[in-house]
Amino acid sequence: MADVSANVTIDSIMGRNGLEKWIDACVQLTKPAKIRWCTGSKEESNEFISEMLASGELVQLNPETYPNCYLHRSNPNDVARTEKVTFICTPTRDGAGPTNNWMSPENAAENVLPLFKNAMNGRTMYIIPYLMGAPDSPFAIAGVEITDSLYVVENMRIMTRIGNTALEHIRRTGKFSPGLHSLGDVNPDKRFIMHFPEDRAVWSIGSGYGGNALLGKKCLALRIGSNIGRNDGWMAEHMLILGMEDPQGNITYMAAAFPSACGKTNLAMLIPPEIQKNYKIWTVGDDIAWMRIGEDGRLWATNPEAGFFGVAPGTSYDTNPNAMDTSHSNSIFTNVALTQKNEPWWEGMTPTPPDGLIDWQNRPWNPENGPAAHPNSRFTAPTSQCPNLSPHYNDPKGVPISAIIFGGRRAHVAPLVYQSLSWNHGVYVGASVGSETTAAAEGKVGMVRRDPMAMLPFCGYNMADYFGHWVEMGKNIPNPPKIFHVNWFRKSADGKFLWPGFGENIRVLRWIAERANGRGEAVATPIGYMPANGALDLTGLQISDEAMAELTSIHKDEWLAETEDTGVFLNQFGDRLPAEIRAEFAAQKQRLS
Ligand code: GTP
Ligand code: SPV
Ligand code: MN
Repeated sequence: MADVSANVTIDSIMGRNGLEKWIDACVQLTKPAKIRWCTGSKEESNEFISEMLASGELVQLNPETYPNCYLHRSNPNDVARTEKVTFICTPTRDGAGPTNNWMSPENAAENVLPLFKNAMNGRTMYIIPYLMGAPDSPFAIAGVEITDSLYVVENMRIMTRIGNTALEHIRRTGKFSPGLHSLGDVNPDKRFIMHFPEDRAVWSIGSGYGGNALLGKKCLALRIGSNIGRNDGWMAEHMLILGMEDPQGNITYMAAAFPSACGKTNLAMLIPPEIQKNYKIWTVGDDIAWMRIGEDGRLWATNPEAGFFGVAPGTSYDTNPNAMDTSHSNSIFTNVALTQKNEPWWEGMTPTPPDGLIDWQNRPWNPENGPAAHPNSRFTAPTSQCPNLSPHYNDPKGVPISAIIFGGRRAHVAPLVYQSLSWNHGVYVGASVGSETTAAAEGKVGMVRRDPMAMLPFCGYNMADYFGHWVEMGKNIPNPPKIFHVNWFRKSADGKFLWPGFGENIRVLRWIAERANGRGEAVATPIGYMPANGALDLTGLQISDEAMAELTSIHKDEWLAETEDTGVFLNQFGDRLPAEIRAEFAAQKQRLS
């Protein structure tokens, strides 16, 4: 492959010649005015925040009610992940598979690297060593993100473990994921998020937003991470991790994969209603799980992140008090509205909007302009501030998972909860997840699409092989978790949610834990086991018999259509689809007819 520009070779820009050479290459390519290594110190953070307050990149929130909290308004063209311009750059198209955008590494170098040329002219280059995972964990993975965005630096500081700990890890292991990020001119036409699994490298240009720009999260921990996991026999998943403690003090750990903006943060931080107060949820993670087979033959999960990048709209002291408390200090709010008291506000935080709101685009709020906060507005808050954080959050070996839960946002079809018939059937259930699209990614909202294991946007290799990896893991885990599917979002004919959700979801988690522990009454249906009559504890819940009947009903015509649609999705993988998944699909169809 040709040189990218004088002194910049593909080898060095991919990080193949080590950290120093990689940084040199990035400097030669982007030509920053200054270079700044991030150490992770408090003083450094204060300095960067002052600089952003001066430039207007951040707005200080009320220091009395929201100490050390800031508002950031992103470019209105840059408010969500952009799946259209996210690429997996494997040597062959088959390596990325039919559900990913693909570009060869050669073409990526030719098309995308030139956009980085002189991109940091007149700007400071920040070098952020960071660690995904607990510092003393043998499973921690290090990265270095180079960026010209201070907003990215301050978000990475919350979301990952940055600075010298990470640098020591890199010096010790000699391994790191090189991530080159530049805002460029924040032009959607020159926006690319490129992944090179063979080199663990990521190039991101033209966006400063969330999963596009905070390279430890979706890029390293999921897209690159899923590749490392496949090769090394573990799993990188878009999953929350929680522990449910019962009145006897036993804790059952569960991991749940729901697509973006479909309830992971809320379930991970659940507080049960008064009548179920003798159950308690411990939060381990809200977005990403790395799972390995432990010496005891169980599947153990860790959360590689150090912060929450949570959806703001819908979050309130009624729905998710833990998230409200977690983000009340030392947090960054992106694209929320601002009140007269200099506090953040978003739709759903209070029943009525306060007077005199400033909307997310810094205009006096006019409902004709849409919601006051962007539907994908977010808070970035330290995990350590979560009131119900599990004492095992930092445990290098993680927590033992008894139940894996898939789910989606479905107004129809999917019942409140069901359990798969076996591991392989569970993999099929995960592979067939459908969910309505949300504001977390650019594009139309509310369209049902297949989102297997909630990983459609995050699987860094051919999804057929990913299903195969799940099947393989099932064979290798002596004592595998049981697999379930939930749907909190089923609606009545008049368009209202049938299930109260949030804290009341504890009732479903209790049944799941009972089933996972070999108890709990169930009935077999064509799609799996469902709670037997009376098996869900609904004591004290205001819900009509009709609503419960609809929530637990399986309409055969809908399920046949659903299975047909799943078949169309699975067929695109051709011969590469594992025989086990094909067999489960056939068996499901058979049971339905
Ligand atoms: P990402 O961070 O994008 O991966 O999303 P997430 O899966 O963590 O989603 P989150 O928990 O932030 O929820 C997204 C939206 O769904 C928010 O507006 C929540 O208020 C809403 N939501 C979460 N749980 C429930 C529920 O049980 N019922 C209903 N009706 N809405 C819910
Ligand atoms: C998601 O979209 O699933 C998120 C937000 O968790 S982002 O970090 O932007 O990917
Ligand atoms: Mn997510």
